[in-house]
Order: sequence, then C-alpha cells, then structure tokens
Amino acid sequence: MLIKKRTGIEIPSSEITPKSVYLSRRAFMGATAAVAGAAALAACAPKTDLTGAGSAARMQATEAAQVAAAATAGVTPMPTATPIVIAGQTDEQGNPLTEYESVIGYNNFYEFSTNKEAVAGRAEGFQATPWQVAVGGLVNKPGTYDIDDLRARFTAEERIYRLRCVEGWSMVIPWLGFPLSALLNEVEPASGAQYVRFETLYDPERMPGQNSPFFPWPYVEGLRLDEAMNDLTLISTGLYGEELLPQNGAPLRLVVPWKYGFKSIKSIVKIDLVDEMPMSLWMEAAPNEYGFYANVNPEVNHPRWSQATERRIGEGGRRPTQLFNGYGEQVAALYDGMDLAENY
Ligand SMILES: Nc1nc2c(c(=O)[nH]1)N[C@H]1C(S)=C(S)[C@@H](COP(=O)(O)O)O[C@H]1N2
Ligand SMILES: [Mo]
Repeated sequence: MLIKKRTGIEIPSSEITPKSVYLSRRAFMGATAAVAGAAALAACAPKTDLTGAGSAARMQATEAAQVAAAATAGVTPMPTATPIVIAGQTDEQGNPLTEYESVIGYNNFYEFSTNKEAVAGRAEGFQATPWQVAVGGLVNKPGTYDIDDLRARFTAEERIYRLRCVEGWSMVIPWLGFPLSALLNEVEPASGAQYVRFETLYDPERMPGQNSPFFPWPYVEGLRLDEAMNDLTLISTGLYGEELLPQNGAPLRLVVPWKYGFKSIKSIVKIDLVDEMPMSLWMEAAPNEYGFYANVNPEVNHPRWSQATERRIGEGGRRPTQLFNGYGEQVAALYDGMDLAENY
C-alpha cells in the first residue's frame, strides 16, 4: 500500500497527478488523443481516495492509459506492485521531476560499470530477490529481515527529493520508501550506538565491477545516528511508482537528500549500529577528496572542481547549488557549531 504523508516537503494536493501522466511525459506527449483523453480522465479522479469503491475503475483507466502510452512509445511497461500511484509533478520548490528514462538510464553504480550510461544494461537481469538485510551491532533486538517482510511491515510513502551527485549533476526523483528511523526503532539502538554503517552486497560474480582492484569493496557508507534518525533519511524500495530496478539499487537503498549522492548506498545487505565513525569506500579510496559528512555545500569545493553550480539532468545550462541541497530547514541544526569546510 502507498500513502502520502505530510512531511513538509510534499506538494499541495491541487498539484498531484496520476503516474500515467508523469511516468513518461515524453511518451505521453507523443501518445494518441484517445490515450491523452483517458489519462486526463484519470487525472480528474479524486486524489485521496485509493481504497473506496470507485478506485478499481480509476486504477484500470490509469493503467490502460499508461500501457497504451508506453506501447505507443515502444516502451515495455514494468510490473507494478501498486497499480495506481499519486505523485506531484514537481518537488516542493517547484522543480519538475527528472524524466523517468534518465532516472533509470543515467546511473552511478560502480559494481556494474563506471560508465553512467552502461550501468543499466550491465545490471539487467540482476536478481534482487530473494534478499535479506542483517541489522545488528549495538542494538537490543538484532534481526535479519527479508525484503518482502520489510515491504509488508513498513508502509511505502512517496518522497520527491533532489539528488545532487558530487560530480556536479542533479535530478528530481519521486522515491518510494520508508524512514530509516522506523527500522532503527524496531531494532532499538543500544546505549553507545553513535553511527550507522551500511554495506552493499559483495558478490563479484553478480556485480562484476567488484573485480576492479581500484576500489576497496564492498561499498560501505555511514551516517551519524542523529542523521540516520532524521525524517528525511529514507530506505527506498522503489521510484516512479515501481519497485527499484537493479541500476537504482534494488531491492533497497539509502536516500539522504541533503548529502552528495554517493552517501545514498545501493543494494544494502548489512546495517550495523556502531560506536565509531565508519570508514566509507570513498573515504578509503580518496581521503583527500571525500570525507564522512559529504553535505551538499556550494561553498566547499571538491579539490578538483567547483561545487557552486550543478547541471540538472534534462535542463540546459547550470543552476546554483543550494546549501544542504535545499533541505537546510530540516537538517541545518544537526551541524550547529560545526565547521562545514573542516568536516567535509
Ligand atoms: N553500492 C553503490 N551505491 C552507490 C553508488 C555505487 O557506485 N555503488 N554510487 C553512488 C552515487 S555516486 C550516486 S550519485 C547515486 C546514484 O543513484 P542513482 O543511480 O539511483 O541515481 O548512488 C550512489 N550509491
Ligand atoms: Mo554521485
């Protein structure tokens, strides 16, 4: 089931739109008038009632429009766990969503390729189920969770977040997922737990990039416990109303929208509460370039390039980068009294 939760960053209900409209705006534009009509009809349906008597009919109308639009564009619609999804077309700042094709076709996932356009192809066929995540370390109730169990236990919400890669490009992505805090509360952090350490699957046969000697595999990332408990911090299991595809970190990945994208570790198998700052893959690979915090900051440059501006995928030109990627209201207090240049 999918709900929209009031987070302060969601969009007004007057602007929410069924997925058939946003799934592939380009495909939608090119679709026939009949398809456009069907989708427009669905767009007029009440936005909040997903369970009422009329919802099945609306789902079918929406699905039909989506399938027809996709067929017209020569795109195969993906299996849908939740047949109808309500989403905004913009983030809370009014930025339009990045095209679905770019979100699933332009990826950083070094376990598959260092070429962003090659990742999706290399990751195709990666089996993300069955999948288990071990949550342990300094907790009172360690546990191993099956991905199906996580999906059933923690209701997915939609969160439209900006993703700012440290390389200087960005996207606006409608994620599905649940706050990491919900999972951490379940295992009960013990006294002494101060950080959370995340690890990606290590399986060089299935993730051939891990045969590269240039990186200290597996991919590891970390957060301070208070950062991990912040409501913005998401465990994502999907995007654009669909389950995550392998290139986006199936079946579950972290999303930390105020930090550079590399903190948002993909295909997680292990989460540990620890008492010391974890050493991430990037800290280990290039300590002078990548620190633990990695908060988006236009005034703290990468040693090899400026971070003042970014290229929004799908847009021409560059736009100014925002401190904390525009989420300062929610997270700036986490860093009160800290020197952000020192703690990069
Ligand atoms: N395991 C793993 N997680 C990863 C990466 C990676 O190479 N391996 N790349 C990171 C980087 S640099 C970015 S920008 C985001 C990209 O996420 P996306 O491809 O879903 O947009 O994933 C992050 N998570
Ligand atoms: Mo990135």
